[in-house]
Amino acid sequence: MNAVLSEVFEAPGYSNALTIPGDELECFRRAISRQWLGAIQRAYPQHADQFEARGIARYHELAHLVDHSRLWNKSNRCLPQEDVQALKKLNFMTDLQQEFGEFSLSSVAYDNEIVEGQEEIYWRLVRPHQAGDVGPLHADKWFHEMLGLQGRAMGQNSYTLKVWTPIYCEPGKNGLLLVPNSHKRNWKHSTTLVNGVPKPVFEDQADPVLVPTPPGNMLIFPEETLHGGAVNQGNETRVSCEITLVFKHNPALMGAGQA
Ligand SMILES: O=C(O)CCC(=O)C(=O)O
Ligand SMILES: [Fe+2]
Repeated sequence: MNAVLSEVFEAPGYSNALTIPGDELECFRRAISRQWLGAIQRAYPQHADQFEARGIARYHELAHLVDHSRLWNKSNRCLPQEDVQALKKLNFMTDLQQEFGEFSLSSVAYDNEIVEGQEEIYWRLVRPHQAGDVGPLHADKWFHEMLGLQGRAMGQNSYTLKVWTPIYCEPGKNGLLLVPNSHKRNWKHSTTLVNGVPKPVFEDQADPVLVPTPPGNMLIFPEETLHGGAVNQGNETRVSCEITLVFKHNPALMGAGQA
């Protein structure tokens, strides 16, 4: 097993060994900023120029002008398919394939709907000092199970890895919390209904660490690894992006990758 695979599947259950190169990170920044500004222009045309001048990393300075949670529902944060297709052609995708073998991307999934034929790359905003902008610890597998995504947004026996990528991030001050070696244990959790949609509730004790990730530094982890957003202690809005790699079978069992 190569070094990245062994970090991801053996210990500590995640890897930040791979980084999106600067010019490719710029492609992400352009696509995300374009969609961000487009949503503001549609809902608040009178404020759009101000937001454009500040830029997405300083979004929080103007966020009081908008209804934040309503504006940023997931449909406004899933990149348009033409951007997804352009991003898929970049070298970071080839790097991922070399490490893990062949995969596809998950379909766009909303709480109550899966959009077949559309591939999902979505982003999120975490404003400084806003505890409500981050969710509790979870394993992505819990979401997949509760929403019944297996066999729908992803194949029946499929296995997934998450690629969490910081787009604007201040290492050590904001980013993703992960629980080392959490992927081989069962953690107590329950289900609650939020607007009729099942969501997992973490009911256990764990010691998460904030992995310092400069922009572009991908955090790759399996669907069993416990993780959650860190409350942003920085000065900028944290912008990050999520891609779910779907494998026909668990790559760790397949001797995957050529690296
Ligand atoms: O970015 C966050 O705060 C949470 C991300 C997450 O849960 C994920 O990437 O699966
Ligand atoms: Fe997650």
